Amino acid sequence: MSDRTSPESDRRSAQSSPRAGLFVVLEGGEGAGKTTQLSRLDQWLQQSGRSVVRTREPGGTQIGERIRTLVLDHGQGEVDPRTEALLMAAARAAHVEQRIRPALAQGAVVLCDRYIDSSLAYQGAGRGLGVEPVAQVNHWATDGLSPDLTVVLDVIPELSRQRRSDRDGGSAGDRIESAEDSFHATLRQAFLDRAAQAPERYLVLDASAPVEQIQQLIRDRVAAELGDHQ
Ligand code: T5A
Repeated sequence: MSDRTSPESDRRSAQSSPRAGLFVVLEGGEGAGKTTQLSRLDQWLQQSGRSVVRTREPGGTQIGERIRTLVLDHGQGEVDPRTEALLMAAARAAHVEQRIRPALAQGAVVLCDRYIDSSLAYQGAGRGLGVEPVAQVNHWATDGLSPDLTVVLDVIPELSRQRRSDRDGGSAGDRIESAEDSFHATLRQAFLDRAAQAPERYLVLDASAPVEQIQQLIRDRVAAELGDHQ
């Protein structure tokens, strides 16, 4: 095997690539409030004159959005866990290559709704594929690109179910959302475990707090990160 294909060389190449911007990811269970918080953060950053690219996973590119439809919609039939993990990673590879790296190289703040930790939680822990193999596939797919900051909105399964039900008018939601509370409890623990492994790169917030209170804590941390990058 050539050195170029080893995880160590992937890590070196990712670290040496130009990166003038800031990569911020929001993670958490369904209905945690990621979209709500990202929208406010986006507005605030733009008002302060920052260049912002707001995006989501799966999605963010033409092919990624097609994969999103394929994997999330009802009516496609069951998707087995490995196929699901590979489709998420494929969408992510396109996203990093076509959208995230170019934006970071131009100095933008990239705000992303979900990233690798969602695959580790949903496919690795939730679907039982194991966190390590899913991490390896995603490391390769992204050439080792890690967020500067990951905000985990920590939501208990009962609140997650309540918010989804309120939003969807009591419907079951998309195929993945309709899984039961124990699955969501597993996801929650997986997000918390990831954060505990690298606390300096994570901000864990209680998703049941008022929207504006959560937003202020996120802004404080992002402002500090931007200060570090100036
Ligand atoms: N997936 C994704 C994988 O399995 N593997 C992967 O690798 C990736 C990337 C994505 C699905 O794909 C899976 C995970 C997901 O199942 P999605 O539709 O993007 O699907 O799902 P979510 O990301 O979970 O989006 P949601 O819309 O469900 O949740 P959000 O964005 O976290 O929540 P938001 O902001 O829409 O808020 C939900 C409701 O709660 C209210 C809001 O007003 C809204 O009604 N709310 C609050 N209410 C009170 N207090 C607060 N603090 C509130 N914050 C929000």
